Amino acid sequence: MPLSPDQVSEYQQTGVATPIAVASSHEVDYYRREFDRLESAEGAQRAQNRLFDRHFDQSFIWEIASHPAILDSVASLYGEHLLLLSTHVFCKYGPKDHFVAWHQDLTYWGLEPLEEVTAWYAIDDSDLENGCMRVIPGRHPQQLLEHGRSDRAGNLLSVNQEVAVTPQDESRAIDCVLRAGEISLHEGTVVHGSLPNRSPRRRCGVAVRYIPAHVRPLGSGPLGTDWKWRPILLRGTSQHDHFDLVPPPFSASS
Ligand SMILES: O=C(O)CCC(=O)C(=O)O
Repeated sequence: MPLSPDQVSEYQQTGVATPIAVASSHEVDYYRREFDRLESAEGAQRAQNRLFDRHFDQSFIWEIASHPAILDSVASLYGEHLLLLSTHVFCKYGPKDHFVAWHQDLTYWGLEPLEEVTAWYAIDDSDLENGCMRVIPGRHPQQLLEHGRSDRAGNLLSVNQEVAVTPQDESRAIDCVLRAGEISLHEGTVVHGSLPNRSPRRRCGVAVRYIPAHVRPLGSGPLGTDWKWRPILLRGTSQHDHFDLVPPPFSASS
């Protein structure tokens, strides 16, 4: 379903729109069961933050990434020409100290212009106790903030990056409390992170990254890595030859 005018304006002002219900109760159960299966095959260590781009071999992740209700809401913000850039599972087990430091997603991704949106799909209920995502409202269009390294152990981000925020900014953070089957949408330059999971419950989400088709890469993948983007056209036409697009790994979800 497209976003309401209020949700669009919330996103335009704050860089985040949340919560948005997208999955049926059948899908909620199915995606959770499928994640449980993947988690037992891969182990908790990998499930925590090392499941990248598994929409290529896990049909349920592809189904989430290409879910019509999610695409409708993304299209309300970025138009009808949409690419799937990547997917990444963030699974925090509790009670433990793992957290996600404040950061902007687009910092090292080498994309221009700086336009990207993440749909964070809640596999499990995600709340204050189990460390839901938090966003500091405020847009930084076309602006990357300086990131240093976190001095706290347990940062789940790939290169331990962290952007400094003031206590005042932190006190304004929006808690993206989600029930399983809901998403939050956050834009690529908004500052966000999450606190440790202090509950005995798992908090798993699939971050699905979308870009409008006019965005181009500055290199073949995220800067400073040998990872290569493998974008998939999800809606509309690509219009440009900016990326080597790859075909959908499974047939379209219903
Ligand atoms: O899952 C989290 O706590 C953080 C997710 C995140 O940083 C992202 O999706 O960009």
